[in-house]
Amino acid sequence: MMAVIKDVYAREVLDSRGNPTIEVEMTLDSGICATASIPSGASTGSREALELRDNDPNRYHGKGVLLAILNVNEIIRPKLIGQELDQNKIDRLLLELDGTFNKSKLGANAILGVSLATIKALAKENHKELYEYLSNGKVSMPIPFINIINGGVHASNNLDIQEFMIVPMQKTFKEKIQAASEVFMTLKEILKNSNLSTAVGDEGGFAPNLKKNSDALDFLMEAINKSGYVPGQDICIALDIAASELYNKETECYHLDNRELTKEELTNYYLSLVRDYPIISIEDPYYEDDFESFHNLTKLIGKKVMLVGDDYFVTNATYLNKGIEMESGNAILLKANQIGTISEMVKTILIAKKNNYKTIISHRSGETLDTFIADFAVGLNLHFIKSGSISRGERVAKYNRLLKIEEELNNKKSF
Ligand code: 2PG
Ligand code: MG
Repeated sequence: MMAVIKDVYAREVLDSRGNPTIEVEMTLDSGICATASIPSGASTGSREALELRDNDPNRYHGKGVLLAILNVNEIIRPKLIGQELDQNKIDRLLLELDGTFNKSKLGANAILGVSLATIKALAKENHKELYEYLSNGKVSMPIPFINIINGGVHASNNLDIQEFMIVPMQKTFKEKIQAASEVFMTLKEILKNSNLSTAVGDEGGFAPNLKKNSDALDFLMEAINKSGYVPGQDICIALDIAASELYNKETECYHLDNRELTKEELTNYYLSLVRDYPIISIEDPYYEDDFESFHNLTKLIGKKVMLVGDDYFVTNATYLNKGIEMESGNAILLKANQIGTISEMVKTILIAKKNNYKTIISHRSGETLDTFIADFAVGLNLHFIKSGSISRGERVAKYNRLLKIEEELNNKKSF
């Protein structure tokens, strides 16, 4: 017999930046209770589903989420009480209740809160860990992209590129995390000795002021070497340019290293970076509407470098299909709150896999302690996970969850 929803309740809590966000609790008639809390981005793509904010200047600088909460408690709740616990059915009901193409009526934050609480309740009802419940029998550990130097809109330093990530290539997840932590601590020493700031940005990476963006890469190389690892072999590098944030629509140029670069100059910049550093992945290399430059770069270096669409695809099957058709990029970033329901995200993942696009599940720059992305990475056999640095509790929570899952899988020997 299917479980039945007894109650749904939303409250306002804080995210890692101190802004309000939504937390949803779902209770079943069996007594089971599942909680989901929703992250929030800063460098958001314009095609993302709408995150509903109150825009009331008298509360939280307009960032309150009381309207989204009201939508859960007053509009969604009465329709859900007494419903059977079925993910597709509930997601469909949420989409019908909203009725807009970008979830602007109820808010993607309200909708995802309920959708995510549903999948968690389902796992609990079936006496399974979330990753087990999501899995079709096969599970795998993802490779982490660990963002140890922050720039762009995630920090107040002068780096234009948003994320400088290390990608540990050790065999087990446990060894990968150890290597990343060692490099992170070595980097801290190096920055300190160079009289540079070791304060961290929104995603827990250091945020020093540097002369140019490639200096950050030199610091990564030095930290990897000094920690006793071989760059390109033990530890690789990944970047998120978040180029939509650097683009000037009037001049059609990108602001980088105090210069204005045309897309051709930017392309040449990438070619020199991948020649000089062990870079295996570049995310959002041009602004979100420029599928053509994205295509050209894919033709040039797509055989050896992952080219990831975040603002381009916004976890949405429609835009991923456009990318596939235009051969733009070869990998997709997955963020549940860009699309709003779990069913839609899973659909996008299936399309990506079918078309050999690499999959990277991602946190947002404003996070909570919810670790669902870790379980999704394992249960849905996603290739990579991006959860920020090796510092700040909300970032490390996901890595710690993965350490626990790896241990469980080893004990079960099913892995
Ligand atoms: C990104 C994300 C996460 P934000 O651009 O990939 O790192 O940032 O959540 O601010 O969109
Ligand atoms: Mg991004």
